[in-house]
Amino acid sequence: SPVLVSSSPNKTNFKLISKNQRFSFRIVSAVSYKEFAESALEETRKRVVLETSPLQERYSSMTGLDGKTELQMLAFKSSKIRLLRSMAIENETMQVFDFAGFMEPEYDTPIFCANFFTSANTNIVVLDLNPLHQLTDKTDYQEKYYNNIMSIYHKYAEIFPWGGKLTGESIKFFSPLVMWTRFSSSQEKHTALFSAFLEFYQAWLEMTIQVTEEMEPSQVRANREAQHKYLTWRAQKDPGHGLLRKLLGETKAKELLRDFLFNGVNELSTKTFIDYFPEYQTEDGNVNDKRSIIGKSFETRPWDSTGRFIG
Ligand code: BLA
Repeated sequence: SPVLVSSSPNKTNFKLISKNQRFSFRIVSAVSYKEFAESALEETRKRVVLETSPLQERYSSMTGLDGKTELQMLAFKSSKIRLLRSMAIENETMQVFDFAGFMEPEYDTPIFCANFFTSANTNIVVLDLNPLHQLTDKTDYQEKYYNNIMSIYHKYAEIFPWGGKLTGESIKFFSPLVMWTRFSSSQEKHTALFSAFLEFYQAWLEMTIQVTEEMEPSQVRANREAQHKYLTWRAQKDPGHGLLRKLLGETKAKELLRDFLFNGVNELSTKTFIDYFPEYQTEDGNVNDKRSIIGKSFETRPWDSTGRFIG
């Protein structure tokens, strides 16, 4: 007699297997990134006491201007984690996931960064523990956080190869662990993406548990400023802006970016985008609208297999 089998985490692909025949059919509904968020939060709660962030009151769910797109926001904090937040966007044709973790400035742990964009034809994926401080091979920061977990990158290197040229400026926000990739949807890829996400997340969670509080005020200041620079960049230049603007309108999109997604950009420092990225200043003193000054670069992965930057 036939058996119906499905594979997690997205039970969308079913195979009907009988003795001599194999039928396979697909129920058209793609990934749901909400399950990714729930699994990460479940893992977190096993190890860490999470509190609901005050942001959760103002951001829980929204509907796009099209009336069809749902945005779901989740936000937590812990004694060490300043903000652990998730945004999942879904409609019939597109799914977006943006999950990030930012530490209190007393800790120099990297920033957890998962950004997945899925449409009918394609997936655009960035999964990384973004470094808080400058990485060059043999710096203490690289040694402290990355050298001992490069096996995670190797595990997924084949199924998720380098995604090709990207905005040149982005590279300095990425670590040698980064999974930057594009692919067309399949059950296999989405299942692998789910395990990669959880594996990167577990590595980050472990770092947040092991890290000790920085006592040196100058170091705490350096951590705060580095996080602020990162937030300032993403609040201004993240590739998701266009879509958020289309879904929510200019004002709501900007508020979501500055108050929720990259919260801290208004609080951690008074420095401006131009203070950090003066090359974007136009003649009249404004911020250049261009996404990039450098342009698209890095056709191939700029780190060797040991994590050494090779440009
Ligand atoms: C594309 N998203 C991209 C690209 C990157 C990222 C590298 C390829 C285009 C490029 O080179 O800029 C992601 N870039 C990042 C991340 C960092 C970075 C995570 O510098 C961190 C430092 N993506 C999202 C969200 C949306 C989204 C929330 O994370 C939508 C709301 C959409 N990303 C999106 C779309 C594209 C994209 C539509 C394709 C359009 C484009 O290439 O500009």
